[in-house]
Amino acid sequence: MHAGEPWDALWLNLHLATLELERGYGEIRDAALAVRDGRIAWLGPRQELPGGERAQIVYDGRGGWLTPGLIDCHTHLVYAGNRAEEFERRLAGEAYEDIARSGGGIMATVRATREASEDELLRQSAVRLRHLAGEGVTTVEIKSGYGLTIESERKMLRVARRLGEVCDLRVCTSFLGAHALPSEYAGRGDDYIERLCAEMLPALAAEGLVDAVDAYCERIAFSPKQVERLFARARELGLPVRLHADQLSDCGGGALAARHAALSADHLEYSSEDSIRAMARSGTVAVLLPGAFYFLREARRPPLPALRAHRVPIAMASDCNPGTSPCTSLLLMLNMACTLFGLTPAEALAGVTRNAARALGLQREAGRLAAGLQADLALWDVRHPAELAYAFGANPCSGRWRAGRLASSGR
Ligand code: DI6
Ligand code: FE
Repeated sequence: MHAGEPWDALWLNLHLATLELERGYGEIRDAALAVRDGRIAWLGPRQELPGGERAQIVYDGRGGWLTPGLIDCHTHLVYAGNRAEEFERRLAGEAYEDIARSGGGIMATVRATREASEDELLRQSAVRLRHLAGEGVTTVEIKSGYGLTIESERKMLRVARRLGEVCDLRVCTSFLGAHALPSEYAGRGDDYIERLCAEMLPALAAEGLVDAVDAYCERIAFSPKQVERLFARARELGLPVRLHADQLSDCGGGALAARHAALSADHLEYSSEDSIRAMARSGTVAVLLPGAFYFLREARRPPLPALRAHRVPIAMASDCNPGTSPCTSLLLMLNMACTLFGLTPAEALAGVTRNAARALGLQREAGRLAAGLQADLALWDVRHPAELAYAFGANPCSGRWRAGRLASSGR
């Protein structure tokens, strides 16, 4: 370590995929990237590096590619237990919605999550997050919604915050109290929403546990009217919103999200073109979740041609949850977004970097390689970034940095 060096850290002998432009990877070959005070201070062709190749730490990229750290912008990864038994029932012919209506589904995980202690919940969830982080993820969004009482929702959100420290990454939380109607409120959905608005949301927000508000708008969950009420309250509290929209049926969820200037509308298999148009106008990001589509053996694909035609930014995420996407690989989602939905590998990579940052309101902090942004980085042992979407079951991540520091829970 030499004080007075021009940079805190310097990456050499690599190529950059900056994801700076709306299209393509933003390739800079034989590049250098320099960091000072946790932020990207300079990047460009190695020959143009100002001040010589001196820094407190110099990393040798070994001819690989450096990208922004990956961002998983939609997960439910804090939960207890699992639903392997429900998977068997579905394979034997039972429908996801029927299992949910008969008290299984989300409510089965709610029972297990309420019972687990905070430390036990942390332990089970950290296993999943370490796996994501090992694939170059430096930011993860984590939702509550398997507690549905103030105490158990608080427990989930506290675990989410603690996970950020345990796994050395940035955690954005979403309050998803409107995930399912707890049995204590059977037949009284409006009363439950009122309770969320009057007590749970303001209290948890005041404790600094809530970065955004999410809801599950679906025939088996909450109606558009109930979601409108919750979103109006979120706005009063100055919290951004996002929505589980049009996954199993067209509830007009995309348009509803757009009316509230939502950061993102997620799933969208059944969204109409009107909804997509509205999302384009409001700048709402479309978050596609190929893991849930695959695991539920959905036949209806999200409307990619309309999303492209109206230039809606497209992100994708793991949706890591025990019922519809028990998945801890964001790289697998890149592959599935291409094979199942028809994205290009470049669109897929933008979907877990640049556009995923936007879905979390972080576009000025993360998701691209540009001077001034936080130095959240992933290094890959590949010949070209398209390989990140091409291979599945592989993990070519050879390093992960959070705000310029080597992250500890990487491989
Ligand atoms: N996200 C959700 O919240 C639901 N589906 C989805 O993709 C249900 C998750 C669950 O069954 O636990
Ligand atoms: Fe989800």
